[in-house]
Amino acid sequence: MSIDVEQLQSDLMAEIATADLDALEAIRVKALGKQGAITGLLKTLGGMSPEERQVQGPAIQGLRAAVADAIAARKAALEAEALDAKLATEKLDMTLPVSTGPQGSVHPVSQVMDELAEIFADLGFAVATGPEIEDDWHNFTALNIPETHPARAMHDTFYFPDEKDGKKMLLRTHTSPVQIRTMMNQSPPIRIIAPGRTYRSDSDATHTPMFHQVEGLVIDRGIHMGHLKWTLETFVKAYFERDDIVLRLRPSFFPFTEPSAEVDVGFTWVKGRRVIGGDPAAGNGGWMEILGSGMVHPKVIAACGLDPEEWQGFAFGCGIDRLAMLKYGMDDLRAFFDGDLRWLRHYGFAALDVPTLSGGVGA
Ligand code: 2NL
Repeated sequence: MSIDVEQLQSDLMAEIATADLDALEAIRVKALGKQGAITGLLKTLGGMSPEERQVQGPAIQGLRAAVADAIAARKAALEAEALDAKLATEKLDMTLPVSTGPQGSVHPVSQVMDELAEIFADLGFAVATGPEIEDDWHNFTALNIPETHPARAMHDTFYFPDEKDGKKMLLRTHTSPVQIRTMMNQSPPIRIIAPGRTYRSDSDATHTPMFHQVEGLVIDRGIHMGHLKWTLETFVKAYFERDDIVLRLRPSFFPFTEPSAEVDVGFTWVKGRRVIGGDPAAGNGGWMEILGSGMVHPKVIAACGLDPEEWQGFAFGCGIDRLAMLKYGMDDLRAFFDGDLRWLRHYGFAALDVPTLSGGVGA
C-alpha cells in the first residue's frame, strides 16, 4: 500500500490557505474527523509490517500535526481579521451621557434637616436623637408640665393603652424629651440640636398628625438671652442665605422656659409674595413667627439632676416643615406626606448634592 502523504498534505494546505471559517471547519472534519482522510490513514498503521510502519508512522503523524497546525493558524488569522474589521467600522463614544434608571430624590424635610445639622455644626452643636415613643415623665413632667397642667391637653397627645407599671406611654409631642435625656446622661457644657418626628392629634390645612421639629439647647455657666439672640440670628441668616435678616423677640410663655420669647423674622413683599429678609420698619413688609425660645426654667434644670445656681441655658423650638415651605416655596403642608411621586420629583433634591445648599455658617 502506498499513500502519497506529500500530495495529500499539499492539497489540504492549498485548501486551508483560501478557506473561510465555515470551509475551514469542513476541511477539519474531512481530514481529521472520525471518518476523515488522515484519521483513516492512522488506522492503516495497525495492518502494516513493522518495517513499513517505521516509515509510514512518522510520515502520517507529521501530516496530521502539520494539517492541525495549519487549520489553527488560519483560524486565528481569520478571527483577528474579523476583529480588526469590526474595530475599524464600530465607534464607541465614551463622552455620551449614561442613560440612568429611575432616580429617587431627597425629600425637602430631609434636605432641611441636613442643612440645619450643617449650620449648627459650625456653631459647635452636636445632633442628638431619642425615642419617638416616650413616657409622660420625659415628655411632660420633667419639662415643668405637671399632670394637671392645661398644656397636656393643649398638646393633643396620642397616648398608648396604660402600662402595668403605671407609666403612661405616648408619641412624643415635641423633641424636648431628647434634650431632657441628654441633660441627664451628659455633663455640661451641652450644645445640641434635636431634629426629628413629632406627633399631635391635629389635622387640617396647616397641621399634620406627624410633623418635624428641631429644638436647640445650650447649657453652660453664665448663659443669657444675648447668647440666644445671637445664635438665632446667625442660624436664620445662614438658613435663608441672607445677611439682611431682622429678628423680633416678643415676650411669651412656655412652662419649660423663663423668660420665654416668641421669635418673628422680618419679611418683604416681592411681586405679591412674602420673602424672608429685610426690615419691616422700612414699610414694605411685616413679621412672621418662626420660633419659640427662652431661658431653660430652673425647675427643668433641677429635674435633670443639675444645680440651676451653677448651670443656665437657653432653648428654642421650631417646625422643620414650615422652615422648608418658607425656603423652597411649597404651599400645602399635607402634600409633604402624601408620597405623591410627582410632588417628590418637583420638590425633591438630587441625592448627590444633599447637604451644603446653605453652605453653613461663614461660608
Ligand atoms: C415652639 C416652642 C420651644 C423649647 C421649645 C425646651 C427644651 C428643654 C428645656 C426648655 Cl429640654 N425648653 N424647648 C423651649 C422654648 C420653646 O418650642 O413653638 N416650638 C414649635
